[in-house]
Order: sequence, then C-alpha cells, then structure tokens
Amino acid sequence: MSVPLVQLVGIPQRGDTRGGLAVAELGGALPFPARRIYWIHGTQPGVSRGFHAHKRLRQLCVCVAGSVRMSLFDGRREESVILDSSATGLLIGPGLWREMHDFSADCVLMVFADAEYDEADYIRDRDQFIRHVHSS
Ligand code: T46
Repeated sequence: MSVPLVQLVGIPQRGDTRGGLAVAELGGALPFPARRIYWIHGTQPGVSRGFHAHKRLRQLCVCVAGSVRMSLFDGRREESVILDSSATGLLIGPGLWREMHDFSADCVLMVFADAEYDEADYIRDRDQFIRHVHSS
C-alpha cells in the first residue's frame, strides 16, 4: 500500500475561556528542530503560490487564520488537503512538488522549516522535478 502524501499532525490546543493557544513543540507536533519560521499572509485574490519542490527541506505548515488548499505531487500521485485550523499541521518532506491554491483573504500560513533559506534547495521547474524523482 502506498504512503499517503498528505501527512497531518495534531497541534495540541491549550486554550481556555480567555481564548485559544496552540503549541508546536519539538518532539510533539514538530518532528524536527525549526531553524527558520516564516508566514505567508495577504495573498492577493485568485493568486496561487508554491509551484516548486525541495531537495532536502522538511517543513510543518499550520494555517493559523483563514484557509488554503495545499496540493502535493510526488511525480506520480497528487493529493490535496484544505488547511483551515491551527489545530492541524501539514508535514511536507523533501521530494514533493507543492502548490497552494484558494487562499482566503485572511489566510495566514505559518511554516516551520528545518533549515535556513537556500535557493539551491528549490526545484522550480515541474519537468525538472519529474526527472529528479524518476532518477533518484
Ligand atoms: C514552501 C512554500 C510552502 C526568502 O528570502 N526567505 C525565505 O525563507 C522564504 C520562504 C522565501 N524567501 C524569498 C524567496 C522569494 O524571492 O521570498 C520570495 C518568495 O518566496 P517563494 O516564491 O518561494 O514563496 P512561496 O509562497 O511560493 O513558497 C514558500 C516557500 O518558499 C517554500 O519553501 O515550501 O512557501
């Protein structure tokens, strides 16, 4: 049986009557030490993002406001998932082409990454990505 491309993890919720509080902790929801955290926000209506893969990078994506549809492709299969809760994170390992579609106007997508930004780790051409996965 093939491994699902979409790997979701639960983010513990520690909110109370005052409001919400979600925790991504190393060894808990976060399976790797985060070396970089960035967030995507204010995406313009109708705009899609991503359209690349990473050779080595691991990431945990948490939609902390609004919603976004994440699409993953391993060179053979494609799966997508809607992220719309800070209680769920999407783990994206290396070797997966990712696209982000249908951003809500209020979407804030927070991403924990296991390495610093390195443009050399990106594959931004889909045909090159397909050649990469079929040769490895
Ligand atoms: C990913 C998806 C989910 C930096 O200078 N440092 C950074 O840490 C990042 C993430 C980006 N940048 C620069 C590179 C580009 O000039 O910011 C610009 C926008 O980046 P990009 O077009 O790659 O953004 P997205 O939204 O298409 O993709 C991002 C991440 O880059 C990527 O790793 O997996 O979010």
